Amino acid sequence: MFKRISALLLAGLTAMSVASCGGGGGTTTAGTGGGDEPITMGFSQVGAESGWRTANTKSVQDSAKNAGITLKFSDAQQKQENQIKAIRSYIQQKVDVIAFSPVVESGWDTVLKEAQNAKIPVILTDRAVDSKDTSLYKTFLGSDFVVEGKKAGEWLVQEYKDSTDKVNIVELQGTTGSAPANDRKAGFAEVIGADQKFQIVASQTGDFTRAKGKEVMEAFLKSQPDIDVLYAHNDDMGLGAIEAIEGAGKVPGKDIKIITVDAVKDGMQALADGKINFIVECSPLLGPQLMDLAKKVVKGEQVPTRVITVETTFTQEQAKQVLSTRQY
Ligand code: GYE
Repeated sequence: MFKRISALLLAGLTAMSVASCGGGGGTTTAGTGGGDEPITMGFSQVGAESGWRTANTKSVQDSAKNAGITLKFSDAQQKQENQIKAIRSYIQQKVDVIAFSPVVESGWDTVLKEAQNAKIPVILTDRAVDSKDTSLYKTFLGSDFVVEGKKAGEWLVQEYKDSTDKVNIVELQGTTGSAPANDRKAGFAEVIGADQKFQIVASQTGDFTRAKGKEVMEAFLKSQPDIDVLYAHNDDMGLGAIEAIEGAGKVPGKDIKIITVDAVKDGMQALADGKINFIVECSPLLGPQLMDLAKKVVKGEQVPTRVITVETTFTQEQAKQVLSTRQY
């Protein structure tokens, strides 16, 4: 991860922004009275898989409106091929800037090269790509998912600090191959790996959805006789799992301790109700920063190659305090 960040920083220092004027030869008003040229952004969203995603979509759409940016928006329904199609269509339409949240990390070089050849700057938002050539995008705005996984692990280590018994953990992973699934898994494993008593006895994808979270947890409950802890890579899968746990006659938050990531309202409600034990926050409100970066990038201004979202964590007591003011 550190390697990746330093590579990004290096790329930022060496790569001069290519001024983009993919606006299709529209009228040029730059320089008159300091008015900005109208900007069109093509945005390819992952899908509508979770409460986090819904809040993120709203943030992007509202912020575009507030910033006076024309937004072309498409929902890829969690399929990479749909995102590639959307990006190609934005290139054809000669938008000024493309932003997207890549569903998985790999397989983007070809289409990103096409955008680069068309001189359309690309901003990654929320999730990263694993392309070696970091000049293929201008910046990456989003959370540090490894840190999120570590925070989840640190809570668990603290929770069981006085016990020497084995702790059986089941893990519900996010979408296979996605940055948040890869990194949340890695950060968590690193922290709990320091103590042999923590054992991940089953780990499977629930695709970040409530339905899949429930289904996979039902299977875990059948195959694992003694589960102490569930670590779910997002609230929605955790909420689905709670239904499965209750359905099996167990008490979520007590018989099985639950850690999730996101802190969307439904998750925070379950935390305040004692059904979840700890949530690591991941903010979906990326819209305002995204629009600022887009304006700069379109003007050819230098931007930081990595913008990390500021986030916190919540215990049950903290959830009770902030629940009424939670925006999403
Ligand atoms: O945690 C999950 C969503 O990429 C950070 O995607 C995002 C994740 C988020 O489906 O709920």
